[in-house]
Amino acid sequence: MTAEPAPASREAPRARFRPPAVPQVDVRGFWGSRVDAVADKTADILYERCVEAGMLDQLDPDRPVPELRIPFMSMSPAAVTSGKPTFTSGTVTTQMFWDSDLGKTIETAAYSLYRKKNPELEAKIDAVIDMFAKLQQPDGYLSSWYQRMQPGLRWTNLRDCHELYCAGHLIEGAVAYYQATGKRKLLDVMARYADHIDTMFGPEPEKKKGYCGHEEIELALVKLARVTGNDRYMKLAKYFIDQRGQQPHYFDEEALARGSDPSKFHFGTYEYNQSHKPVREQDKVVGHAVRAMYLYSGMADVATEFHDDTLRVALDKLWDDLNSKQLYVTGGLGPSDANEGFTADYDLPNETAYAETCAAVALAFWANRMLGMGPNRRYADVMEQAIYNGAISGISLDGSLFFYENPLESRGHHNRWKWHRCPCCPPNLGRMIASIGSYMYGQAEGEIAVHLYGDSTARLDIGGKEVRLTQTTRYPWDGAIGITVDVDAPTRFALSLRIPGWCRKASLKVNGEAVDLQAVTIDGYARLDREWKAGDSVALDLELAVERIHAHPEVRQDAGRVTLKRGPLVYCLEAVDNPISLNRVALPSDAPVDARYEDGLLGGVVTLSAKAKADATADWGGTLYRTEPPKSEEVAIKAVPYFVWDNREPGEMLVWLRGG
Ligand code: FUB
Ligand code: ZN
Repeated sequence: MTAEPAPASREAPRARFRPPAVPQVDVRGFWGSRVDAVADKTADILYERCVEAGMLDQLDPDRPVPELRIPFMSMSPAAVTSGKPTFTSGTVTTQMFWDSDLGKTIETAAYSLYRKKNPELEAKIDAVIDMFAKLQQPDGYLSSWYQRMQPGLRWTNLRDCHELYCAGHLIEGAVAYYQATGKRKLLDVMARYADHIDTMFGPEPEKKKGYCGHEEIELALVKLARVTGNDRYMKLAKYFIDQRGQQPHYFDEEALARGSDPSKFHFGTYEYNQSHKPVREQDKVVGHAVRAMYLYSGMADVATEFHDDTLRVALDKLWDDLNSKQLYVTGGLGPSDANEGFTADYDLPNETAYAETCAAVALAFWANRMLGMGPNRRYADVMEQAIYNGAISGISLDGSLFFYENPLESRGHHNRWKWHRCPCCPPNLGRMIASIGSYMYGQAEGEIAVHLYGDSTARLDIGGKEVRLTQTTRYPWDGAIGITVDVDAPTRFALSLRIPGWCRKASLKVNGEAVDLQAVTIDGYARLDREWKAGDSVALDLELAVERIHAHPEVRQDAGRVTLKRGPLVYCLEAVDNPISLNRVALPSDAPVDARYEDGLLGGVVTLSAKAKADATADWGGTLYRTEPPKSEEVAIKAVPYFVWDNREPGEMLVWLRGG
């Protein structure tokens, strides 16, 4: 895992790469099972749990306005005694952003409907959409919270209250549902809302100079602009990006207008929501992790769409900072629960890692959008790292139980839950998994990039001509990838194939003829620029060696420790396979590690086995301390991919093993 060089060592084409829409890619194999679990189970579960939480009671204008279900997090003393919420600045209940949970649930359902018909779920989602349509005000405004729970307060607290964030998630849901079903009711509703937002915010003197405390609207507006072709939304996305952190600071002015003291901001610093300075001056990843990743995703989209190199430069500095000092080996991020985010360089505690599922999902979003500016494995490798480890660890194999935090060590009491008071993660991961096909490829004028490998068929668009690519592979368990090209007539395009940075030995053949990888590789992608004919075949072989990974010496929690990785997958020990206290185990640096595919285990996984050493306890009697070091005994260990942990009996789990 060596650091990748800064991008474009050789001049790469300045094409804009867009991800394919979800229905353009049918996934099978590894991702097929994951998407099926979401389509068969998660999508329905998300809807049902939103209903149980009371979200439709808050949304449906035909029902009476409900009591508050989830108390404000920092209520005034009067509110505590009366049990009634009193609005004070900085007070938040997660109920304020229920519209976002519904938006992500709609999005997950939409992608699931591509996979499998589910008329019952579709009817339920249609009914939710009808509620949103009915609730929408004549001016286009739409928020179940501000229209029903706190009327009269709209646009008074962008810093804390997620108003534009909710709009963003509903926009994403609307785009996906339109693409999945062809039904445009929610899309039209959200376009009207976006039009309204555009009348409220912007550089014109009469408009507010605000932006959301929780980024999300930016990337959503880009999606809306792409699907509607309406440039107004693209410009609004750029405005929100450009305006963030400018002086006078909007959140100060807004707080004063509410009668609040801006210096009493609960999180103390605007680093929390990345508005501490204008985005082009930011070079350090700070604050709330999901917010940061969503901001950078929006910045990357805007950089791509506007060919804005000033944003690109800032993004690369932020990328370097995250990857060189603040990212867990699992692609998890944001170690602290206090700010759900970043702390200090190299502070990566394992057992207490917050590493919210949403943050790893959002890192995949960011990485994917960096690829809009051209294929470069420095981004795609990290996208893969986050997706295969710290993101999908957040859902059980059957798609029914979830993690909010993704620690790298557990004593056995961190277990998957059914639902959460703040249920942001399950639908975020649901939508990511169900749309995985769109992360696998990028398409541009005369260009196709394959970012991720997996058994699948893609129907891509090259200047109006369809190119069908079929990947045949058992990846990530096996590194042999066959790709067949199918075109109606010979078509010239460049096919760029990622050669992952973790791969020490790769070989490539086109129609059986070896390709000199060094000669064709740009920024970690083998670029095959030729006229392709139906039946052309590409064979890519990526060696999946087992690697020992060491952390930078400044990561004190990992000092003297090692973890195992094979291809994109990080491994861990679980008590169920290793009946010994896991911190007694040390893996000698020369111990051979065997990889074996176990069909019947956890849906079929490659496990890693080795002979390790363990500190013996038998001769310690009742002594707690002694001058003689512990004796060493041999112990057989078996590691499983991190993402499958806690799918069997609960018990200890450990990613970073003591080295030997
Ligand atoms: O604030 C909305 C979402 O809830 C955030 O993205 C998560 O971190 C959680 O706080
Ligand atoms: Zn979350």
